[in-house]
Amino acid sequence: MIIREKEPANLEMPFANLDGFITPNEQFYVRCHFPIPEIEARDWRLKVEGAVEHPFELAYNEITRMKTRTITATLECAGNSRVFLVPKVKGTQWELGAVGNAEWTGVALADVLNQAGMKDNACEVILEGADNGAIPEPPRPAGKIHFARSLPKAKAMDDVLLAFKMNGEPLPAAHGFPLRAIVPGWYAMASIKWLERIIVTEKVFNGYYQSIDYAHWQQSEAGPALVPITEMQVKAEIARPGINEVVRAGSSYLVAGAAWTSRSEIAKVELSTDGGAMWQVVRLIDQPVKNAWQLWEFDWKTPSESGHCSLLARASDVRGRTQPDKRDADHGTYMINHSLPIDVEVR
Ligand SMILES: Nc1nc2c(c(=O)[nH]1)N[C@H]1C(S)=C(S)[C@@H](COP(=O)(O)O)O[C@H]1N2
Ligand SMILES: [Mo]
Repeated sequence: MIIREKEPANLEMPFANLDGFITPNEQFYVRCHFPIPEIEARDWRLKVEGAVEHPFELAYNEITRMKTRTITATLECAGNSRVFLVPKVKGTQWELGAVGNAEWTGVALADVLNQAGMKDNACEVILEGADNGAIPEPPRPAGKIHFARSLPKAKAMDDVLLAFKMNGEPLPAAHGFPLRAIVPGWYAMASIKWLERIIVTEKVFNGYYQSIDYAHWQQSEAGPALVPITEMQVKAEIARPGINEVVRAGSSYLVAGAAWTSRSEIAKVELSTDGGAMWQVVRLIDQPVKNAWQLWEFDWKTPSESGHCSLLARASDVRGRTQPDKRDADHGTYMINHSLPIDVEVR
């Protein structure tokens, strides 16, 4: 793993190591805002409170005894690929590997909410982690805050999972032990780790991690407005060749990568090996799996002469969205899904 920050732990998977549909737990990127809380399953409780008929608590062994389901879902950090932004911006300089795909087992958030009975005027569900700390730079609230985010009621009742297993193993500490949310199709800041409190609210939540941080500008007739980051944008990434790799002239090179989107499937991925002048359609590997990335590959006949090549991938989904070739400046330092140039040397 590439260490982007030691404390709190921020680890990136070297994306050139992409090997198969499922990302092994030890290779799954880690994104933490605060130190990883040390939690004993025995002492831990999940609290469900706010605009509900029956506030209650669940112990770990009560949750694992509920009806479980297993889903595959890709998590991408909203700041993934930030190192590609020109000019440079503040924030962790993720390359391509703040993304991974795993199998998650847990209980439906809807089952827990139904058990509590949401009041009629409930509008959002806030998920709060056990981790907390002070924000280093203004604008910031006074004192310590918890990592927390809200979901609209409809999303919370739809397909959100409270997961206690990752790829068949108990959730590792770095990935949210004992329980984390998995919010399919959304950037991963919504998938709250070390989940401790679920608060049903009657009005829209405007917490730090969806207003000051993890928000973006949205244009409208009334002018641009700041809105929380939600759904992942369609995106393909090239795993191999890697950035600045030397590839052999006049050879056959297997270009490989992954592509993902939200509320849709990947329709096609195109590849350019000449900086975007010509595009060819690549092979998609296996059938699409809902909310999971799709692997792809392409046999590249490398140029016979030495020189430099800039490779670009471009994904389109079934809903008709295509990866843009230019950065959307309204996305700030997040949602980086324009085609990213992978420059290589042919020798
Ligand atoms: N409680 C808590 N949940 C969190 C975070 C966090 O710092 N604290 N980071 C979020 C962000 S920004 C990302 S990208 C994902 C990363 O999940 P992972 O570390 O399992 O890859 O967790 C999200 N959930
Ligand atoms: Mo993130």
